[in-house]
Amino acid sequence: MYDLDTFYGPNAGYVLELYERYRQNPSSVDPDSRAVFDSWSPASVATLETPSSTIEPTSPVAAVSVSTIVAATNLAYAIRSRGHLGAHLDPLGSEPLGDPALLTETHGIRDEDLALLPPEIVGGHSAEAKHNALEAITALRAMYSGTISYEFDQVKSPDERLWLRDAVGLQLYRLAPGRDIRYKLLQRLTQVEAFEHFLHTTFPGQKRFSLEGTDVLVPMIDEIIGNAVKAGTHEVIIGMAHRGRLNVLAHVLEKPYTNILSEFRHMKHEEGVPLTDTFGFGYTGDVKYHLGAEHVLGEEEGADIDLKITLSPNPSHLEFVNPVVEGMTRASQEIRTQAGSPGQDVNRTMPILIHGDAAFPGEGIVAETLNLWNLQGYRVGGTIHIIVNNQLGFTTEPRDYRSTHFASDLAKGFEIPIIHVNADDPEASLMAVRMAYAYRDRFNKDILVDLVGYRRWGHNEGDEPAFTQPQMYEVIRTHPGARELYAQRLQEQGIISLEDVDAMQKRAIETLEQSRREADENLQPLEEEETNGVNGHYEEAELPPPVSAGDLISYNTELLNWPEGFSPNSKLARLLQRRATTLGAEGGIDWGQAEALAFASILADGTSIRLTGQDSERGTFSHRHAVLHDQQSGALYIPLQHLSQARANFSIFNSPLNESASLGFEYGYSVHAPDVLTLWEAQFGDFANVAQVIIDQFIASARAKWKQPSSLVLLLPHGYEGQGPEHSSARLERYLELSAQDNWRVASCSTAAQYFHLLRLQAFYLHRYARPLVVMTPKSLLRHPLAAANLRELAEGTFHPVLNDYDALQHADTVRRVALCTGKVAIDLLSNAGRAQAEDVAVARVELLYPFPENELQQALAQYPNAHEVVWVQEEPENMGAWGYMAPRLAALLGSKMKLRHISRPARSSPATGFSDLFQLEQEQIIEQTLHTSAKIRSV
Ligand SMILES: Cc1ncc(C[n+]2csc(CCOP(=O)(O)OP(=O)(O)O)c2C)c(N)n1
Repeated sequence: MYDLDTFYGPNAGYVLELYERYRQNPSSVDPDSRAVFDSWSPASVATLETPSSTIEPTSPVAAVSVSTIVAATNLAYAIRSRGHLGAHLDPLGSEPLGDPALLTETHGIRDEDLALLPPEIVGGHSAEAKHNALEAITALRAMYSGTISYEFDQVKSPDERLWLRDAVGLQLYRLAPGRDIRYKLLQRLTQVEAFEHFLHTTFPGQKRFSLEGTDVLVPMIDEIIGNAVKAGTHEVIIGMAHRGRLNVLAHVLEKPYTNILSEFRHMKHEEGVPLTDTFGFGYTGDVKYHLGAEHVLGEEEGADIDLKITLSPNPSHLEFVNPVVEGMTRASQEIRTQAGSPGQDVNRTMPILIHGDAAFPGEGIVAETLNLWNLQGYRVGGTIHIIVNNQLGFTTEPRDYRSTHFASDLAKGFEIPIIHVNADDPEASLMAVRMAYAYRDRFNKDILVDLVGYRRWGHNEGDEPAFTQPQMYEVIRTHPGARELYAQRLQEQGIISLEDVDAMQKRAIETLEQSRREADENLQPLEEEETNGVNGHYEEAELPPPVSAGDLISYNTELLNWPEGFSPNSKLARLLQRRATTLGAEGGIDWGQAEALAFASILADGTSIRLTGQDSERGTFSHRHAVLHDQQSGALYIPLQHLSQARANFSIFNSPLNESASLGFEYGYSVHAPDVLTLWEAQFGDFANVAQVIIDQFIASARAKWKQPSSLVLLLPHGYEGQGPEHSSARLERYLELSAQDNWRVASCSTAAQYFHLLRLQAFYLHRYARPLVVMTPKSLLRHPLAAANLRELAEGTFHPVLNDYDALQHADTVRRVALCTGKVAIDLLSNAGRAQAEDVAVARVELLYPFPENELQQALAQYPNAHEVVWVQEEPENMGAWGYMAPRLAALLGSKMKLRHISRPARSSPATGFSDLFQLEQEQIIEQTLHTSAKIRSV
């Protein structure tokens, strides 16, 4: 609730109130207010202190009833809190929604009554130099219901609300008077418009997703970046969709016009995409309005500025870049120079997210990303959001695409302040982002600007918008552009002459013409330069050096050595202390312990680690316990942050209950922090399909589309254990179907030692062979004796793409059938009681599925001279799992030498049965059919 007495009370002017605070303690008001008061003359305060001197002599306060004063105060309050409902935000002139509380008569008074009251009744900046409350209310309406308006009621913190009211009340972020700033603004609008006009006439009908109608977006971004430069910000990271992207690339990222024009002229790749390329560079490109760019400000000029602007590439899938940008920002802000946990400087990097008005309320990923703003593992100190609100989504109107009045309403649920502004008022638009910047700077929170404009053309330039919005486009057809309107305004104010305006336009077009000539003369094939870490082949890569047994023993001891007085749950302490007994010859190192030792060794090698996922601190299956909780104080202890040999830092966070934004965030983090081993864990592998867009559009294909390398690791619990249709399958088939051009690696480990070495390999490859890694991780195998490791396997071994059957190799001559499989079913086969009798069957495990380990498989099969058939065995139904991927590859590998068959559950639409007895029966059949060569099996 507002403190009306102090803030809008009739006996004290708002400014005086603030000034009083300032007089008693200058640091009690924000720096901008302080700057204003520093330069205030006592005389201006004196007039407020003696209200009678500002009131017309004919309107003494004494003659006015208290109820009139209360009504005037209520009216002022209504305008301040609901003025946005009456604001003139639409450049096309539609009527605002309105609200009865905004009308004077609703409060039982008339303008004449207001004219009898002093302006201090209204208070704030609007009362300044006014003769009565009527003038102040008129000024207040212009302030809150003009071409800019505000929604702050959703902000819970009184400090923030006060700051926001001060910012508006004192008009702290209004453009300073003067010609230069306005001249520059017009010049920018001229460049923005000329660019669109030039493309429109030069490449008619070609898609460019014109910005016209919300042209002021470019100077708004300029303004934010200008502030960031002054504040010494290191990086600004922008995420945006198609609308206006080319304009932003040209003017904010300073991508040369010639390059953009070349891309329009030469649509095809000059050298052609190598269709036979399977292990080559793997770059197939993307359309020009999805491409990202980087620009270092002042680089060419040698200026003393060190600010990098990054525009993240993004797919068509609207808004999915949002969490990616947040993850990039977090990576950019972190200070990872020492062991322990990383530091973070939120002033180092600022994210800007630009949204569409239909996409913002429509795509759930928006809400998912907004929810991250205050979570410790995801916080970035605030994002500036701008909705480029052209009042249409393709052909669809707001009444069909959102249920709320404003496009921005979703943000209110996240306590984000909202500034609405009419895009035809460029000065108000700049004021909006100045205020947004200052708020983020002060409170390190998100803020949103709803930039209300229109769309001059169809959704793209090949569309006819009059088919679906005939009346709207009748208005737009004759509506002058933002440049023209602003030029008129500046001419009326005597700031610029018509000749200057024309000259400005001419110059902008000439520059474009010149660039076109250069583009035509300089027909360069599209570049295919190498990006560090993008290339490299699995086969070429070396292996990481082994970790000595001594080091592993010392990591293990330290990880179990908690600080004096720290007492985790006693049952858990006992469980964990079991890890002290597993480094002897008898082994018993389970999955969780192997992972902890792998992490410790990676940190000791100097590579930082970040692991997130739902309940990942403990581990869904209670197997990790990377974060310990003191039973008395609740204090946390993260042993991997206290390892004396660590040369890098470790962070682990429970993620929100979410997949898309959480995974997108980690993807962005991994791209921007290529030196960190970044892991995302699904609660069960099934749930990763909630984030399918992030997997398809980013993780699997970003390298091919944008040359964007990532070494993100996906840990996906997978395995058939009778838990029903969900909690069984991580949909391995989906990852294998997306595997091509050496885009990533897909593994399914069956032992803790393999997992240990795979993690170390991924960390080692960060700079040598940057590829995402998808791992099917176990559930029941987490503690299975056959999956456990011993110290020697960790210290001396390495990751094996194929694990041969060491028992069967002892009698290789008797083997007639080689059963190939991956993951848990291998352990089911190897631990089956009938296995000892099945002397004619070898069980070999394919632990790396992609890239297909052709050589290793060939070598493994060659060990069995009398084998005449290979059977692919899987728990999944025939149409799922690895069979569809394996079948053609194994067939090619075997040729006519051996028969190829498969054993699986029959093809199904649901991955697993919900009946445990049926599950059991099926599982037994799979084992039986595999181990008994006489059993009837289904064949290909
Ligand atoms: C996830 C997703 N669904 C559908 C589309 C197809 N699509 C492209 S643009 C567009 C309309 C977007 O409207 P808005 O968010 O208002 O942005 P505008 O194009 O008006 O700037 C649609 C539906 C898409 N690109 N992404």
